[in-house]
Amino acid sequence: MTEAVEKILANYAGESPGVVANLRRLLEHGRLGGTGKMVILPVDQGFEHGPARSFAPNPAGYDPRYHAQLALETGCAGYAAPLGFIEAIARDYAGRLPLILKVNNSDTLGGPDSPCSALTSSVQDALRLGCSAIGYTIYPGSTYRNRMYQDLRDLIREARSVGLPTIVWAYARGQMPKEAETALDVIAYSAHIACQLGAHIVKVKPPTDVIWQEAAKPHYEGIAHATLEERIRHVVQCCFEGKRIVIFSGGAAKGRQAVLDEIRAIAAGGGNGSIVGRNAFQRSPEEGAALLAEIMDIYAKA
Ligand code: FBP
Repeated sequence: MTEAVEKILANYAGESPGVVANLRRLLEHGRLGGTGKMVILPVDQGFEHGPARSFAPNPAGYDPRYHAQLALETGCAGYAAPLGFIEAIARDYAGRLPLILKVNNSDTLGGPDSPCSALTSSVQDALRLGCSAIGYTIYPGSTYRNRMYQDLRDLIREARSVGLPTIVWAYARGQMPKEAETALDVIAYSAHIACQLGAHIVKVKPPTDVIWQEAAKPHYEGIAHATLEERIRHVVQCCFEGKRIVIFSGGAAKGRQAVLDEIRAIAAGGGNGSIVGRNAFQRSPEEGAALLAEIMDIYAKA
């Protein structure tokens, strides 16, 4: 029990003991346990982007055990994946590593305009597999966003009733150009929607300095957003003034220095951590583990 974790959990005071217990499990597991920061390994890219695009750079990643073992050995707070990958490892890893069942997924074989993930598993699956949380993606900006919000409302209600917290991947996409998806106002708006929908933990991409919505532009004149650290601070503010845990994704594989610079800005801006997939599992086992260790070092000192 640490002050940092108690301070965060105080923001979830209205939750059931089961939800709080699982949030605590995530906040206290692994290398960053007790610091109030977390690094999660997400491996749904095989479904979302395709297996070769995801695992050819490091073919060990075709094996579901590879990721669970990487998350365990490096001291990640948790491991998030779709049903198949979790089922393949749950018997051996549940109880040793917090598992997060990603209950919806979409592929990239269809058109990009109206993305809508399918429900691919359930709260009951998460319980059966010993998971500590469920994960769900919303696409603000998609024609089907309202359906996703309503499905999420039902899922959060069901998960909460059995003591499971919900992590929401808030990804704007659909009726907008690519550069708008990571615009600061759009990321902050998406994160806020996720919080309003009842997300216990929100996951977004690091925002750029683009402001996309015309109506929002005048308001951003008074909001510092020149540096990534300032933009992170604004996203944290939009997550109920820091009262909801917000973590940032790693994105496509890039150089070590670029990853670490981004992590430093997230830590300095008050982000709660990272959810790093491709930058971890697309490197060789040694390099992936070393980079995760460096990332955790930065958060440990924040
Ligand atoms: P990465 O660190 O690989 O970006 O993983 C985080 C994540 O949220 C995954 O869970 C998801 O599959 C991926 O990003 C989606 O990325 P994109 O927006 O590029 O499709």
